[in-house]
Amino acid sequence: KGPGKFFHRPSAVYLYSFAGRTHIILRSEPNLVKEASVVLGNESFPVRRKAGDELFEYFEAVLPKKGEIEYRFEIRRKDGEIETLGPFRASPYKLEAPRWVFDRVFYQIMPDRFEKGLQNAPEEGLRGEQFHGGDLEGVRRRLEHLEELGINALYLTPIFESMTYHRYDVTDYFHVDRKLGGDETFSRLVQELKERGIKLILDGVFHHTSFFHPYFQDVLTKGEKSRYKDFYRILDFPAVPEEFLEVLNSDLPGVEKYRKLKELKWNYESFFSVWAMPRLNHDNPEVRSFVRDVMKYWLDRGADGWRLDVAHGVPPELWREVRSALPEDAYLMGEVMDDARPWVFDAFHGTMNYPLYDLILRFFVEREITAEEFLNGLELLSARLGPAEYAMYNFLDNHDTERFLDLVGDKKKYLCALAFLMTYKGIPSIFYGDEIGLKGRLNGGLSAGRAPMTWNLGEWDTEILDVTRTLINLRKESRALQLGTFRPLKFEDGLLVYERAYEEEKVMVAINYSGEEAELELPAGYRKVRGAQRIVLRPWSFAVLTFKE
Ligand code: ARE
Repeated sequence: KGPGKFFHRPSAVYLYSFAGRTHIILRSEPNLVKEASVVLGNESFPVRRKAGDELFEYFEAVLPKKGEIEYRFEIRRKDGEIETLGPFRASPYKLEAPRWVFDRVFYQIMPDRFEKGLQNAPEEGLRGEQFHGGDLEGVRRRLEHLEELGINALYLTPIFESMTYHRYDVTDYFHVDRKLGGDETFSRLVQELKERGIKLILDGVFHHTSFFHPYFQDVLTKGEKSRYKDFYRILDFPAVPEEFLEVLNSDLPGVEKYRKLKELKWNYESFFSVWAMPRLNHDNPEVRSFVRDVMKYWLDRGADGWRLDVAHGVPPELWREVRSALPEDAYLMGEVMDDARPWVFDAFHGTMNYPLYDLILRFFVEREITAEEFLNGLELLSARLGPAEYAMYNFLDNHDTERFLDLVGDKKKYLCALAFLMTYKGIPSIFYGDEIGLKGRLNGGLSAGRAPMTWNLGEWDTEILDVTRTLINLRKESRALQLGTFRPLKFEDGLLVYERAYEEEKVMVAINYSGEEAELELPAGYRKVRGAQRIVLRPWSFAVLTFKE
């Protein structure tokens, strides 16, 4: 007995408005609440149990209102006691994200691996890795493919001057790599993207530069006298021993040279233990203005936003400072691999949704959690992110992961997961080649999924292509899928059934992720439209039903 342990505070993830409605979250100790409601004057709104972990349970009410409200909770405990919490009077928190992001489906391209427009010959890059010779002219020539697929946003991995095919070690932030076609090709691409209504985000590598960036080279030659010595985190001078430079400048073949260098010691912070990527010193105000200037420069030249590499390795204050200096309609998306909370409210609009990816892997690939656990995981994430989950960058795979199709090993299963991605909250994305069933290799480390795109149509899986296109178009046409609430209807065994709703539009998604047929009673609204009481889902299949109220 005694007062229950409840928590609510009228801010951020506990009270927010999104798409014209207000979400109110109540947190409690586990197993305490039988039922609860939110009371505003003489109106009462039911509260739904959302999720729970070892420490807490979360409850949520959704009100068809926005603007300042005064409300209290009425809670009936499991032991019969009634408690009230409040009253609170406050204006709901509002997410500040560019409006254009919500109706987007992204397509991610690693330019070296997509299409050769300039006929660069394949060559060996730094450290013996292969350039395949793709470029931005190639991307430009294939825009029709993207348009036919229906995507309306593009994320390009780094495109600036660099000595590696992946270009995550930048040597000049103000020029597009000549091998990719240089600045002119970039401008042409931007113009054609704009004509087609496709937004563009670039990959900003500001955690580190290349070892060969002129600033770092200056530190190497001038040591403590270098004007750039505080641009990096040099632990001791000289930054590299003599021997290191000798090996580096020797005629040894690439692979051997880099194996030798790896064994030598160097005196600066870097990305993991990669000597070729010295870490910038983000405490230096000059570095912060440099980051801001580069970001602004390319936004001025037609980019619509940035994906920020190793964002979790850069202090959030830097991103906050930068964000306040950039136009509000630039989408900022950080590569943050774990908990996004310290980042999503004022540093970025969204992050790469790795926590969601983990859940997806555990349910769709590993089969290690049940549908109920999957749902609980989704709702816990939702309780943590609040409105920010709608601006997260969601994916089944990307340039750092294995391809999802390789992981599930079956196209029907892949398409079920894709159906989930395209109908869930957050911005969905496709990694180049996924739409045609491009395969990579398992356990291939970071490059597992980076096989070059094939333009030999005979190698395309047209069923995957058709379904992908259908799902993308469904997503783009539905405000409910982009902005709507999420209501679970049935999460049991392999069955995931939920409704997304926005104003009068309702979308029911049913995914049968099992080898057995599944029969499903339809909720009233959907029966009328279908003229049926129930539907039967084949093994490993899904259905998306809609109606207007
Ligand atoms: C290359 C080779 C690797 C080799 C490595 C070291 O491909 O096989 O092991 O060199 O010699 C870029 C390139 C990579 C390249 C790397 C280093 O794309 O091909 O690797 O540079 O030169 C961590 C970081 C996360 C990072 C991933 C890769 O936290 O920020 O590792 N992701 C970004 C980009 C990458 C990019 C870089 C960073 C560097 O998306 O493409 O790599 O600019 C767990 C840990 C995570 C860890 C993750 C690794 O989840 O918790 O912290 O992420 O594993 O997958």
